[in-house]
Amino acid sequence: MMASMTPRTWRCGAFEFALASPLVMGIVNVTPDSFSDGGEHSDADAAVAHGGRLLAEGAHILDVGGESTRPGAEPVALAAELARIGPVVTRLAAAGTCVSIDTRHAEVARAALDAGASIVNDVTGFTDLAMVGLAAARDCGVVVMHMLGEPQTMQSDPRYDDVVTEVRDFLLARARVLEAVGVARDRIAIDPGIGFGKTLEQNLALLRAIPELAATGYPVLVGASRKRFIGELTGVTEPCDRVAGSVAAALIAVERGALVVRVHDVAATAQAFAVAAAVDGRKDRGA
Ligand code: HH2
Repeated sequence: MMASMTPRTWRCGAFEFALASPLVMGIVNVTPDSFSDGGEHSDADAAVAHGGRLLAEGAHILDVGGESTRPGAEPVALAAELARIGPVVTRLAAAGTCVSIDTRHAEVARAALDAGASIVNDVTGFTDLAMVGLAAARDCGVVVMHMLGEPQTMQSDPRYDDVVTEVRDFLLARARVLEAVGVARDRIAIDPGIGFGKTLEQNLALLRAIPELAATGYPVLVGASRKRFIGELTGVTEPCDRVAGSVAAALIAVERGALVVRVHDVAATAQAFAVAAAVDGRKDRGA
């Protein structure tokens, strides 16, 4: 498919985002153990307040997650994941926010959509038929992400013959399955899954290949924020100290054609995007 067929908007339930300038998806992890911010917003009040701050800083979408998918993470019981995300999604969506639910479980995605979420962000790339059926039945946006293996083991010696081709072909195949069951193409975004079963070199190859991913015609989402590869490149061990590297990665991603970035540090990212937009003579979307 040619880039000219790229939809001009990303349709996510009641929200329709023009794709002329990048979208910032702010991360709200309602978890005790996320690699980047575990425990900081693990009760509903703290998570909702954090979401409000990210919106004020310029986030267009909030991605709410109740299970860490960091390398080596233990799976969370469904009931616990539901209890974590339910009140947070309900309150953020009721305030008019475009909420994305970051889950690999169809039951959790369904509950979040019922609570007002507008996007399902599935790090397993809609490989579960129940997730595919849910996407077909609802009018939400979907994020199809690539992961090699499972979070518990994905970083133990990931191997590809050609990481870019394999990731792109997987994403295209999953997007086509979704379209075949009735998910309109303007609801689908694709994501190479930085850090999900990838070495440093493989992550860099995927960032370099964003133009090839964008040429599929689907909007590309990139989540590089605070990830381990930035630590590997810079020697910065604490994820919360990787803000500058994360902003650089987000800017590089959008300069190469990504349309959505998933980030922890919204204010810093929005500031960088505002400068880039001004230099390019574009009007920034703003908060
Ligand atoms: N990365 C993480 C979680 N969800 N979703 C998409 N679409 N793309 C990503 O790159 C992505 C994602 C991991 O980051 P984080 O939420 O900060 O950590 P944890 O999984 O430990 O909660």
